[in-house]
Amino acid sequence: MNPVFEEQIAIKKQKKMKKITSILLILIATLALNAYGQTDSTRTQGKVTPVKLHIEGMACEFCARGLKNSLEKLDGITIHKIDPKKGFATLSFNQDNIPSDQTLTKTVENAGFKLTKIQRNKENDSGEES
Ligand SMILES: [Cu+2]
Repeated sequence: MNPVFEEQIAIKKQKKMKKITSILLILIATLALNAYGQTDSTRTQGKVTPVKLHIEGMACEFCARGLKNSLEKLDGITIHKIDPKKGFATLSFNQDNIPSDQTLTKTVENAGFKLTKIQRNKENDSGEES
């Protein structure tokens, strides 16, 4: 093969590698940013409202998991802890997605349990900004 031609092929290969490398770098950067945004969302996205649900009927971790699956369908929810033995779930909601008592009651009922009390804490937010 003609050496000039070979050199051109080599240059082309190099360019391709560079392109692949930069695409990979962009991908990694995007993933990293997403991960950061998720773990940090409660701090950066303004105010959240903590809600504690008192629930009757949970007996074990499987019950807790079933409840978790139902709760996860609510918009703007962060599930902090579900304790089947003590019978509570600590959650927080984005300020724009605070559910009504009725919605919470229904969600717990759909999971097969009984919601006995709802504690809403309006003052508590994660970022002090005013
Ligand atoms: Cu159970």
